[in-house]
Formats: sequence, structure tokens, C-alpha cells
Amino acid sequence: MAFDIDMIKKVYANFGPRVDAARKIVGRPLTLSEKILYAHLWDGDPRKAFSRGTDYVDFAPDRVAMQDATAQMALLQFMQAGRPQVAVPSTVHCDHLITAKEGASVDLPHARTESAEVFDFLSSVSNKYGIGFWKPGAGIIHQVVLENYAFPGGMMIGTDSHTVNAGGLGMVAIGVGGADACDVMAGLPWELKFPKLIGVKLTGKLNGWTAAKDVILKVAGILTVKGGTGAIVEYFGDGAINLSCTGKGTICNMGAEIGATTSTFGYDESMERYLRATDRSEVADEANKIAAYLTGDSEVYADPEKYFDQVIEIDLDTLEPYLNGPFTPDLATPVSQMKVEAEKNGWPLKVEWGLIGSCTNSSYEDLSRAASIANQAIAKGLVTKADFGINPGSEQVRYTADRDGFLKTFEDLNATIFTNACGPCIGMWDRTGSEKAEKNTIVHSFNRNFAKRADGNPNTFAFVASPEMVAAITIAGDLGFNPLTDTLTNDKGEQIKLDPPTGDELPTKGFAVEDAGYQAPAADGSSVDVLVSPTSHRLQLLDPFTPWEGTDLKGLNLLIKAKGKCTTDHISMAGPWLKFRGHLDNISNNMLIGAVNYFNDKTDNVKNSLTGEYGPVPATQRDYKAASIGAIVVGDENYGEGSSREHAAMEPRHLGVRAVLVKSFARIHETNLKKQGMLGLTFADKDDYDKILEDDKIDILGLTEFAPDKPLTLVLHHADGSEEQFPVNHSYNAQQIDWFKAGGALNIIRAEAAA
Ligand code: MIC
Ligand code: SF4
Repeated sequence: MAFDIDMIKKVYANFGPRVDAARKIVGRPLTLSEKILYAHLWDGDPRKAFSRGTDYVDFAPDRVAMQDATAQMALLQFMQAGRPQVAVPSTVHCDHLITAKEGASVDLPHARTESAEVFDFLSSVSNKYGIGFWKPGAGIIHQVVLENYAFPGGMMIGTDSHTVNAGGLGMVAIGVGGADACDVMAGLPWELKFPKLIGVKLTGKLNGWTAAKDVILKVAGILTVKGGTGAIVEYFGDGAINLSCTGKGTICNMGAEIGATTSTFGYDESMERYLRATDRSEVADEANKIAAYLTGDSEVYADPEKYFDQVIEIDLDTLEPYLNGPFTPDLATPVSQMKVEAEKNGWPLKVEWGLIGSCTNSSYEDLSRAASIANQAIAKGLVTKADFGINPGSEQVRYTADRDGFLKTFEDLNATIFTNACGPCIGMWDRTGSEKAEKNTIVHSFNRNFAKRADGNPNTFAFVASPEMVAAITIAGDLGFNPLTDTLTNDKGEQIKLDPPTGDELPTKGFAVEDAGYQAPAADGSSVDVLVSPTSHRLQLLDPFTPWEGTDLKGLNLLIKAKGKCTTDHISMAGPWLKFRGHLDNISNNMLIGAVNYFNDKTDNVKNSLTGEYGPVPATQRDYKAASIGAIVVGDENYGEGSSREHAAMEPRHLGVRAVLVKSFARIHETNLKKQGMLGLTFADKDDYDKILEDDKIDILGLTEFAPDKPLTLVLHHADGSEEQFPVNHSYNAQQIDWFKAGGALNIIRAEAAA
């Protein structure tokens, strides 16, 4: 599984000189984020200062990570790029395609059979192109990356929005679509708008029931799901140093939920301890040599207002534990006020399930602290009132937690130990009874809680909390339970108060594992065959998208005007659809089925302008495609928030949608649209959203002079014969305009490889 020490040494050899050069050019002390960015410029040594939030910059990431659900599309694209091997160290992790039902011993073998075709494909492509392959059961990508590959000061991209988790080990790690990963693996630069910077100063020390999770639950409450857009969040201060490395990972992980490009922490002793505990003393020794470069300059942290675009301060001494939800991760309620809030809002107080796991909170420390609560419950004669499920983050965590008795403790409380995988976090949860769509409450230690996310039931109210709080609330079976003040009645009728959690940051006896689940690629993969059956339902080789026809787009149909929240889960649902992630045509049957139609408040029900009848979104669009009529999708704020899945961009592209026009975009989704040759536009005046009517025919003008910073024009031909027109903005730079013209970025790479 070898982390690449030579690569790390090379990064570190350049790091100091490049940071010194950047400091001179920028003419002031630097934040950590800036140091990492300037040390990873595609052109090598820094030559100019970049403006944050404006300049597009080419970077050279050190690594690529992909998970099974997105790797399929990333690698199908890579196969078209015409390269014999990946250009940077890359890994694939099988974690999303494993349904949680009975428990790991039954579920894992079942998944291996059910998704054998996909796992075999990923394993053989990895083998062929020099990619490390982590088998199903090895663990969740971000936990495995933190344990094996992340390193202070490094830059990584990954085809999953929670790639940002590696900020816990001082990286700038960023979630991207598969097409971006494909570029970097093909040896091309990776482009990003130079981010803005949000500084979060942490003071004090966590205590009592408060956990690292509560820091980010609080930050999410302050910044909301859009507040981090276009920014790196950099944490610093004494409070940061007092957090464990995996706790820092938790905080960075959920930076995805505030839309942040990524989050990071400066190198410190907690990271050194973690590196040594995970068998990477060599990396720690190297990092120690340049430690001063692996954190922000002291002047920056002494006067943060001067250097960050925004500064937030959180005192860990007084931070309360939070429960965030339902239906959005930024609705933050202190545990002490939950009872009142839930009663006021009609959120069901009875808790049906408590789930611990996900890439956010499945570390050894997390399990140990939750187990300390479970242990008390057993010792004090309490049982869980709700069902209880645990997904360990990796085989190494699972094996060690088993050795140290935590899993037995959970099982003694009737918990089900699910596979080391995403499971319920991504709707891969065969929850008994969820089809009845009953109103119910669950609590979990995951990061996302959009409607239907965990179990497909729109009436499941999901609340996000720390693992120890999830354990306590699962035992109480009551969302309003506040373990800081409330008591529970045990089997003898006594009133029991739970003591605050205790736990170990790292296993005192060290980590252990028998088989971590890693498969190294062939040294020479040229003779490895990658087979994709033409009759497969799960995999389909890609056909290139057609280039732009060279004219303005006229007479487009309005496919849907989406109302309110439209996340990637609404555009391309996960759960049962995950199995089609390698088959573009089949997965396109879920296109926008979760989006709410502005004109009738229904999901998956739009007017077909050819027949006048209402029908499902994908079928309607297939009709337009068959009739060679282009279409446009209109959306609200933060359209495409959530996941990095590029299917949300490729499906509309595949089915003939020509443009997506919204009030605002989430970053990864906007890039994904551009990469696939789609037009992603924003209303110059957000009120123009109201002008779009159901029967409109729409023109997009100005494409023959498509240029950076030059708005396009939208013309609405209303059904009553009247017309309206208004400007629409775009953020395409010259290169992205080339992607649009070529019909997608991959068409350009392919042409270059063939030349
Ligand atoms: C998620 O948490 O939504 C996912 C599933 O991990 C996605 C990636 C995907 O859609 O496959 C993400 O966050 O990027
Ligand atoms: Fe997996 Fe959930 Fe993490 Fe996404 S957020 S990588 S689905 S555990």
C-alpha cells in the first residue's frame, strides 16, 4: 500500500524555496493554504501573485483518490485519454456499493457477488494503469487515505466531495469530478480559481460532551451550506493544536457541507503522533524538517483579520454539543435546546435508529468514545431504546477496535456491525419498513442529511451529531435527551446519569490489521485486458459528446424549472441508482427525478411540450432528444450542492439538455458541467428567474462571440406570443470555452493524444 516517500521528499525539497519565493512576490506573510497552493503551481516556481477569488490557476496535485461509484466514470474517461499509465500516484477505493442490512458478515459477500462486474472492472483497470486498488471491505476512501496517503503540505484531488477530509493531516485536498481526475492522471494540469480564505481561530480545549464534530456543526450553523463557497477554511490557534488528527479530519470533512473548496490545519504534534501510529514515521521525520513551512506564518495568526477574507472565532471551552438537521446540515441546534425546538417544529422526538460511521466519524477515537458511553449503559443496566448500527471506517480501525473490545461492547448493546463502508450514509441501507414512508427520526454521525439520503424515505428526519452523542441518544431513544442534564431510568427503576465520554486518540497498543484489503497494480500493465461487455447493464463504454454546432441555440424547451434546494442527490439520486454509475444511459433514467417542478410543486412530473401531457423528467427529455429539440434546465440557489458526482452533469448532457441556468451554482457541479461541454449560466438579475414560464421557448444568444466575462443573452418566447430578453452571466475562461466548443474537455485530450 506503500505511500510514496520519494514523491513526498520531492514535494518537500521544493516546498521551502517556493514558499519563500511566493512570500516575496506576494509581499506579506502567508497562510498555510497559500503556502500549499504556491508550492504546487503547475509551472513550478511562483512568478506572480494571484488574486483570490478571481484568477484561474493551474496546479500540479500530488495524488488522486477515487471511490468506486465515481471511479467508474473517471476511469471510463481515462481509458479514452490514450495514456499507458497514470502520471501521479492514484488509488481506487470500493466503499459505496455495499448495502447495509444484516451486518458485515452477510452484507459484504453479498455485495461482492452483486457488484462483481464493477469491482472486477475497477480492479483490472487499476491493475492496467498503475493504480492502487482497495477492495470492498477495506474501508471508506477518506479514512483509508488519511491512514495511508495524506501528508502535511500535500495537494490531492479526489472524485468525492469529502476528499477534503485529508485536511486533518494538513493537506489541501479537494473534491472534483471524474473528468478533472482524468486530466491529472493523464499528466495534465488541474485548474482551480485561486480560493478565498476563511480563518477559523480555535481557542481553549474540548471538554465534557463536546467533540470535534461540534466545531464543524457550529461552523455550519454560522456559515450555512453556501458560506464556504470558493474558499479554503483554515483552522488555527491553541484550540486547533488541542484537537486530535482524526478530529481535525472530521472538521475538514464537513467543510464540504458549507460548500468550502477545502479546509486545512497546520502541521502539529497531533499529526506527528498520527503519522507515527499509522506506520509513517518516515513521513513525520521529513515533515519535521520543514515544519515551519507546514503551517501559516505566525504574523498571519496573530492578526488574522488582516490576512483572511473572513474570520470566525470559536472557544472550545464553552462550545456546546450540537444536533444539526433535519434535511440540511446547517440547521444547528444545541443539544440543550433540541427538545423545545423539536416540539415547536413537529420533529418526531422518538428516535428509531442511531448510526455511527461514515467518512466523517469512524476513526479509532470516535469508536472508543462512543464505546465508553455504550459501556456505561451496560454497566448501569440501560438498554438502547432505538436500533443501533456501526460502520467502522477501515479494516485497520475495525480490527483494532475489535481487539480492544469496542465492537463487543456495541454488540452487547444489540448494535449491528455493518461493513467498513459508506452504507446508510449514501442510501445503501436496506432499512426494514422504509418503503412505508412513515414519519420518523434517526440520528447519525454522518455529514449529510438531505431528504431520502439514508433510507430513501422522504419522511425520515435525520439529525447529525458526534458519535458519542449519537450513542447517548440511541440509548435514550429520545431526540430531546440532553445527557449533560437529563437522567434515564434503568432496569431497576433507578435514575441514571451518563458520565461524559472518554476515549483514546490512538490505540495504546498500536493499530493492528491482518489484511488491510490492498491490491498493488502490475508493474507493467500493458498486457492487462479491461473487459466491458456490450450487453452489461452496469458498465458502458463512453461515446464522445458532439461538438458545438457553431451557432446560437434557438427554440429550446424548458425541461424543468426547479424550485428550492436542488442538490446532486435531487439531480442524480444515489442509493438504488449507484449501481448504474458506470452506465451513462441507464443512470440517465434518474435525471432530476428529485427536483421539485416550480409549476406544480411535484417531483418527477413535468409538462411535455410535444404532447402537452405531464410525465417523468427523464422520459420527457428522451422525447425531446428523439425529436432533436434541445432543452434547458432552470434552477434556484446553490444548484448542484453536495456531491462531486459528474453524472449530475453528464446525464443532462447525454439526454440533450443544452444549458443549465440558475441563480447560483455549487463549485464542483459548475466545473463538471463545463468539463462535459454543457453551458452553465447564472441569472444576471436573480429576479429574472420569475420570468421563466412553463411553455416558454428559449434562445441563448451571443455564443458565436462567447468570451470570458461577456454575458450572453436569453430570449423567452412566451406562449401568448410576447417576448422578453435579459442578460445571463457565465464564468467560463478561454480554456473552458474551448471545452464547450469541442463538446467536452475529453474531446480535446483525446485529440491531443491522437495527434
Ligand atoms: C456523497 O457523499 O454524496 C458521495 C456519494 O460520497 C458523493 C460522491 C458520489 O456521488 O459518488 C460525494 O460526496 O462526492
Ligand atoms: Fe461515503 Fe458518506 Fe463519506 Fe460520501 S459522505 S464518502 S457516502 S461515507
